[in-house]
Amino acid sequence: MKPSSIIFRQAGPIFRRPVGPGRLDSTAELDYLDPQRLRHAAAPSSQREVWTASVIMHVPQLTPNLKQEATRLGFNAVGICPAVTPAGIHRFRDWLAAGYAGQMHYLEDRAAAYEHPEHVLHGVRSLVMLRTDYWTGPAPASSPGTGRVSRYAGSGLDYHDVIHARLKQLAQFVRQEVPTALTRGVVDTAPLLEREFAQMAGLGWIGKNTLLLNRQSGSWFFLAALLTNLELDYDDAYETDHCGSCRACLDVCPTQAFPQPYLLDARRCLSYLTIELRDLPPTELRGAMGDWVFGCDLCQEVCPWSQRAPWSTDEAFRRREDLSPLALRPLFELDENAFRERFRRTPLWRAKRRGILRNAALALGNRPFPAAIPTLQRALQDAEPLVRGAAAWALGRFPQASARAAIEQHQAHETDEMVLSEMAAALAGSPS
Ligand code: B12
Ligand code: SF4
Ligand code: SF4
Repeated sequence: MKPSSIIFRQAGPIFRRPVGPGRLDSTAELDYLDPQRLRHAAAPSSQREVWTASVIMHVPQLTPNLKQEATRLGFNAVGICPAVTPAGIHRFRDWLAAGYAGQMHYLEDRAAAYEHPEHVLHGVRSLVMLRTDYWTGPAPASSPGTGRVSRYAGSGLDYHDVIHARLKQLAQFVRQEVPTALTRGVVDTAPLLEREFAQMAGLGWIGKNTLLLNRQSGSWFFLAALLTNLELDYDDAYETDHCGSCRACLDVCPTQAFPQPYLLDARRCLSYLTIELRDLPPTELRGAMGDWVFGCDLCQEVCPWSQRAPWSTDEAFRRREDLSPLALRPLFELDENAFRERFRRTPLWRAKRRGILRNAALALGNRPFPAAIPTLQRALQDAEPLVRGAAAWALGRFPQASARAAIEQHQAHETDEMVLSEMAAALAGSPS
C-alpha cells in the first residue's frame, strides 16, 4: 500500500494532507490511520502552516530498521514503549516527599515534568529505550594510598558524551527515514524515569538494588532514550522479577542505604555522598565509605546476575589504568587548572576538585599509613574549606602523634567554623 496521507496534529486540531515527493522515503508505507482521529480530521487550509507539527504515523519497516541502526551504532539492546505516564510515578513522588533525594534538588524542581514524557518532547508518542554495556572485568585491588572509582567512570570518558553522540546519529537516521519526525535523545539529565521506561520496553526488571537488570548482563549497563513523535512497534514490558529470595545487594551495602527492598535512601548511598553531595558526609557514614572516591559498585558486584555480564568490547569503556584505582596523594598537588586539565573530560569532573579531594582525604583517613600524613597536612592549607575539613577528620584517624600535631598547628590559623569544628572533633578523638 502506498502512503496516501499522513495525519498531522498540533495542540489539538488533527487534519490530513497528501504525501508529497520527498516527504517520506519512497519505500515507506503508511498503514495506520486511526479511525477515531480520522473521524475528527479536518484540514482547513488556514492551518496548513502547522504541517511541520508532530507527525502521527506508522511506517512498518521503520522499527526494525531503527533497531538495526541502533545496534550498528553500538547500543547493546533496544526496546520500545509508548509514551505514557510511568506506572511508578507515585513511588517517585513518595520518594521525594520522604526526603531521600537529599541535595539533588534538580529532581524535586522538575517533579511535575516527570509525570509524562510529553514534558521532554512535545508530541512524543514512542520511547526508544537503549542499553549500553560497560562491564570490563573485575576491579583491580586498591592498596593504601589509592581509591576505588566505580566502573562506569573508570574509562575516563564521560558516558553522557559517548551516548549523546550515538543518540544524535540515531536521531539523524530517523529523520532520514521520516524527514518530518521530531526526536530528542536523552541520557540522565531529562526529567524521565529511565528505568521505569526501560522495564516497560522489555529491557529488564527493576531489582531490589533499584537498578534495572536482566539475566544476560546483570545491571552493568547505562540507559538512554530516544523520544519521537512517531508511532513505532512496541515491545512487551518485562513482567518477571528474578530477584527471588536473594538479598545480597541489601546486605552488602556499607551504609545500609536500602530502608527496604526496591527503595534507596540516596542520602546514604556512596554514589551520592562521593558525587552529588556538596558538603562533608555525615560523620557516622564516613568510615563506611572505605576507599571509594567516586561512586560505588558493591550492590552490583554481589548480584548473581551481574556475574554473567559479557565483557564490553566498546573502546569507549575500556578501563584506564591511571584512573582506577586512583592514586590519591598526587591529587593534592593539582590546583584548579591542573585538575581541570586532567579531569575535564572524565566523569570525575562532576564532583569538581573540591569533591574529589574531599573524597580522597576521607579515603586516606579510612586506611591510614604514615606517608599520607604530609599530604593531609598540606590539605589542611587548601583554599577550599571542604578539603580542609575532610583532611582534619582524616588526620584524626591516624595513631601517629605527628597527625595530631599537624591539626594543632593549623587550628590556630583556621577561620572557617565547619573546619574548626572538624579539628576539635578530631583532636577530641571523637570521629567515628
Ligand atoms: C538520581 C540518580 C542517582 C541517585 C539516586 C539513585 C536512585 N536509585 O534513584 C544516586 C546518586 C544515588 C545514583 C546512584 C547510582 N546510579 Co544513578 N541515576 C540517577 C538518575 C539521574 C535519576 C534516578 C531517579 O529518578 N531516582 C528516583 C527514585 C524514585 O528512584 P528509585 O528509588 O529507584 O525508585 C524507582 C524504582 O526503584 C521503582 N520502585 C520503587 N519502589 C519499588 C517497589 C517495587 C516492588 C518495584 C518493582 C519497583 C519499585 O519505582 C521508583 C520510581 O521509578 C538516573 C537517570 C534517570 N534519569 O533515570 C540514574 C541511573 C539510575 N543511575 C545509574 C547508575 C549506573 C548509578 C550507579 C550504579 C552509579 C555508581 N556506580 O555509583 C549508582 C547505583 C546506586 C543504586 N543502587 O541505585 C543508571 C542505572 C542503570 C541501570 N542499569 O539501572 C541510571 C539509569 C543512569 C543511566 N542513564 O544509565 N543515581
Ligand atoms: S552503590 Fe554502594 S552505597 Fe549505594 S546502595 Fe549500592 S552498595 Fe549501597
Ligand atoms: S543482588 Fe539479588 S536481590 Fe539484589 S538485585 Fe541482584 S538478584 Fe536482586
